[in-house]
Amino acid sequence: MSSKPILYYAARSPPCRAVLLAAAEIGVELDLRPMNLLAGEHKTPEFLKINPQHTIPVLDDNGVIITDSHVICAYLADKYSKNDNLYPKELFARNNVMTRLFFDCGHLFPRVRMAVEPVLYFGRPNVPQETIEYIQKAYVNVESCLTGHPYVCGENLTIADLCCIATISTAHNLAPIDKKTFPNLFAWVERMSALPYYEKCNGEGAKLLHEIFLQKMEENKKK
Ligand SMILES: N[C@@H](CCC(=O)N[C@@H](CS)C(=O)NCC(=O)O)C(=O)O
Repeated sequence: MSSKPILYYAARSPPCRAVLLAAAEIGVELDLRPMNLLAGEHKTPEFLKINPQHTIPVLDDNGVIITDSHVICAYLADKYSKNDNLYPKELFARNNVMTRLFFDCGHLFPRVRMAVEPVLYFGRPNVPQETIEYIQKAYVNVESCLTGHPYVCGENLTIADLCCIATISTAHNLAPIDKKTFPNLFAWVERMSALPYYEKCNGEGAKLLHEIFLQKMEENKKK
């Protein structure tokens, strides 16, 4: 018998939050399985059998295992969404969404990760200025995608917006988005934050991550 897709996740993790946002937008219920990375739950033999790369999120949809947030969002949209807007079937529009997903995966998220993880896991007491500047450089690209459009791929909300906002909401806590320099990006963050499920799926987790990050930074400074 088919049951709800299982999601291994942590509320504070940006890629996990992207999946929570996509599931809420699509209206698919997930069987949520929280993971504690600080306690090493992603390195247990049981979890490594599911994802040898020991990252979260991981989706298990009745035996279909997917281990990347962008692919999970695309899969959920393809399988469960009632319309095509979120992840268009038309080739040109789909390529556009994929381009932004790869941008999040290859540029945005790694830059945020390089700021956060050394503090959380390796005892760093600060974020180097160049890391902050790399995040700000990424804002320039998102700003240009949003020029003349409400969403990163044009007129419709897509899974690319959901993946990018999950990352950018955390980036914004580290490298605040200047409203004058990035007016379109600033307005888009406000637009995304007004989604009815935003706070529960992303806002709360982003706040939690920032609190843990600040607390760790203080601890690291005392060492
Ligand atoms: N590209 C992956 C990145 C996932 C990722 O790096 N997740 C982090 C948490 S935010 C993680 O699981 N880190 C643990 C590890 O790498 O061992 C995705 O989008 O799903």
